Amino acid sequence: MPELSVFQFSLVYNMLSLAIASMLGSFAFFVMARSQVSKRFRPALVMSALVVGIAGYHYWRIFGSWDAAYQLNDAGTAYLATGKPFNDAYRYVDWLLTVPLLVAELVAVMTLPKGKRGSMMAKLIIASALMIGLGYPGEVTSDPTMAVVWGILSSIPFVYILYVLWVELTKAAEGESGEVKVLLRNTKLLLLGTWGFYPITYILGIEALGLVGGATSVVALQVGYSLADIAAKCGYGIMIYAIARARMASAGEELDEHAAVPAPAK
Ligand SMILES: *C/C=C(C)/C=C/C=C(C)/C=C/C1=C(C)CCCC1(C)C
Repeated sequence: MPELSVFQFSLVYNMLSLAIASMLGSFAFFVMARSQVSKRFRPALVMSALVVGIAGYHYWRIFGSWDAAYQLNDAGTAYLATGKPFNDAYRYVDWLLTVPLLVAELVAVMTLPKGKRGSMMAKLIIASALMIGLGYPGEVTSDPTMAVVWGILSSIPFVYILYVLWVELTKAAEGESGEVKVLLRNTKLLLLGTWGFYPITYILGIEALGLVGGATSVVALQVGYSLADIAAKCGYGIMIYAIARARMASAGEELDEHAAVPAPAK
């Protein structure tokens, strides 16, 4: 771990803290928002809550690991490595659990025919596991050539997932009008914008490529992934909620609770 300036250390420290707060806040929101959607959309909200819950826990652990890996020097001018390794595996374990859930969430609000939904989810979940499984050895290797090779291999399932979701979201939007159509289009853009951030951050993190310096590389990696995670998990979950609400409005659907309330006695 390279020596960091006080600013660099604190930037990562505060970003990780922001990520924890975002995940916890979103968790509370998704749990409460469950009662604001009809039954068919509840699984999507439960998945959103699971994603930010799992990520919140992992960010807590990453935060602790970051704090333990560095110590302020006696002069108070820089942060030096304590020798305790910073554990980056938390991030990849987190993605291994949350990316399939994020994909499933989106498929759940696309309202596909049942048979198609299952097979598409299965393919996308396998591709997600491959993308993350192939990315991890590249993230931890100190050999820049291997980092590039693993990065390229991981990008194959990455492109496949984005392609399938893009095509399916475009199809799903065709039969829609008004707000649902706009939301589906915005979800496509959010997906591309946030997921596209990960490989860029990965490249910045390969120190030997020399795109940014050693310390900057470490900082860019943590800040980049944290920002991308906040957008791809919290922001995306809110989009899913908005799509569910707009679909209910366009179908004239009531909340089930309302239907269950007995008519007032005359
Ligand atoms: C909540 C976490 C999410 C949405 C994580 C998404 C992660 C990716 C899209 C990662 C992609 C990668 C590549 C395409 C190549 C380099 C290695 C990865 C794993 C960073």
